[in-house]
Amino acid sequence: MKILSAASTISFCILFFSHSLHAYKEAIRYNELSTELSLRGIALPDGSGVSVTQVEAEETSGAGNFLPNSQNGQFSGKTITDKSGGGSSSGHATNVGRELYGNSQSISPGIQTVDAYSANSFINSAWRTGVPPTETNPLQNHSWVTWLSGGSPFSQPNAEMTVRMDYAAERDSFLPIAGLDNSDYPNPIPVRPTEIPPIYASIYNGISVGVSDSSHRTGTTKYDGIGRTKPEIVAPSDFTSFATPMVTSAAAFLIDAADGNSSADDPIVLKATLLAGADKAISTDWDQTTTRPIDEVYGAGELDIYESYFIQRAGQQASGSTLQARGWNLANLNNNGSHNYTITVPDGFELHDLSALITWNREVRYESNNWWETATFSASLADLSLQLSGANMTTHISNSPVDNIEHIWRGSGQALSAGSYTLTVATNRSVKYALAWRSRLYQDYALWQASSFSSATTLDLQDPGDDPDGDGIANLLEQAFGGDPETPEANIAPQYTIVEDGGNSYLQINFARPMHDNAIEYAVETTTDLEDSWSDSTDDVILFSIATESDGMERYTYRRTAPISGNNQAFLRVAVSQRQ
Ligand SMILES: [Ca+2]
Ligand SMILES: [Ca+2]
Ligand SMILES: [Ca+2]
Repeated sequence: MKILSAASTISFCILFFSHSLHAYKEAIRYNELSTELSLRGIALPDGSGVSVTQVEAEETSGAGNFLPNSQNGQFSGKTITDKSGGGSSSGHATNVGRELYGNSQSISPGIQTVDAYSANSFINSAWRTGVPPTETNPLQNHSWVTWLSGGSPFSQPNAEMTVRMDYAAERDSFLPIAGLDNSDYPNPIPVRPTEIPPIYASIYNGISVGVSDSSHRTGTTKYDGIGRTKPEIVAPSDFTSFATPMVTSAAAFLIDAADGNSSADDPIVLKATLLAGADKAISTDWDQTTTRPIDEVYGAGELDIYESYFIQRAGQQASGSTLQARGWNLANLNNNGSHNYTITVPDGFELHDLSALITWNREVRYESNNWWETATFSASLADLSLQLSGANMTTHISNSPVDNIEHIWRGSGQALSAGSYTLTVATNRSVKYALAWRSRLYQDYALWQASSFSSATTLDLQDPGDDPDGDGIANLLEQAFGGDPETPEANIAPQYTIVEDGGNSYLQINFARPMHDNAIEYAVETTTDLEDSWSDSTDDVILFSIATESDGMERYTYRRTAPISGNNQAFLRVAVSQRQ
């Protein structure tokens, strides 16, 4: 058997970054998460303690240049080990490293230990024909692609590599993350077909990555389990080479956030958490069918570290329990077994954007490694399904015959109304699976109105500006601050405080608001002269903290940025409006 040199997925223009280096952090909602954790007084994870394996094609074939440049300022303080030996630095590997563990460029700058391999040495070791060596790192990044020779790209040599990767991933409990090919790579190259996922993007027990603008080669797998949909997720880069480490970096971020919880950082839980959190708004064309769990181009959607973080943080919730809005589980099922989870939507509410996803590894058995024959493996896959049912809906099933993912997405027009629902995971044989989900409890004014007034309040007193209980708080404000429109109450109004901080005094305003989505926008505004116009600019007033209270309420505190001095006067107010 002849092996082709591994081909890099990228063209030379990768050395130029024409777009803002940090723009992707906005797109994957890292900035929003960072701000919110700060407001809540929660430490921001950064991948600390996570070590990674980075496999790179040589930038110039035969030149040995596959290492991240250890002199790059993004890598100061890190230990990058040349595991293949004799390597020199590569611009491609350096740029992958910047996204994966760069000190300011990545979302996991706490990654300190990097094991770097050349792709050729990697696949010419036992990862191609023998028994793969033990992987001690929890994450492997593959920003390179190849197909093995042998005439057909659908041939057995490709399957020999994917089956070994899946075997090692399960045996050593790590998560391989691999890019698809870019669609604009100069062609034709006969062994690089346009439509099929390459090695290692065709693996089961990992994640394959495309780009958010869809300029990757999509298609279903053509060997070793035909018809599986790839990629599983996309990320906002011009090239799959740099989208892939964004996902690996996000996985490191979640491992750090798991804080030693060995179920939360299990590879299939990480995969489910990343995919269930992914953003469908990346395309209006995103769709799925009963037998195709994810979109043909965008997979589960675009990486969304905000949702994935809060899925993990909501915690493990066992089968049989009533689920919170977000969460995950890792569980075992027996032959022909099933697990039920209850989703309860309270009266007066709807549940929006439910994304529930299960994944499980394919099982790979090591058959032989006698010295006179090649090591052989046999693989098999359990067939699971995921179903959502309830009295108020047509049963929604995800049951692919080939994929090791099932997914239910209830987007626009598919909200769940008040009632009880059952999420069912079923299998044909014993399996360990991970489930992750997210959703949003929703109550706009119409839903609130329908559930907040008794017959004692006539319809003409139920408008947003009315005040039927005469407490000076209009109905819309009652909804905004969690009040009862039929009970006079004063303590729900925003409260003012003056606080000392760093030798200065500041004027603050705080109020409680419901944790659910109430379709209300809050703007805190300030002025020093009631005759001036009010300002909600962050130059003048900032959100200072968010604190959880009882009964599903949270207290938001805003502060004027300018300290109090002399006899100055200043005013703060909360403006409330219905979201359009
Ligand atoms: Ca299935
Ligand atoms: Ca009132
Ligand atoms: Ca009231």
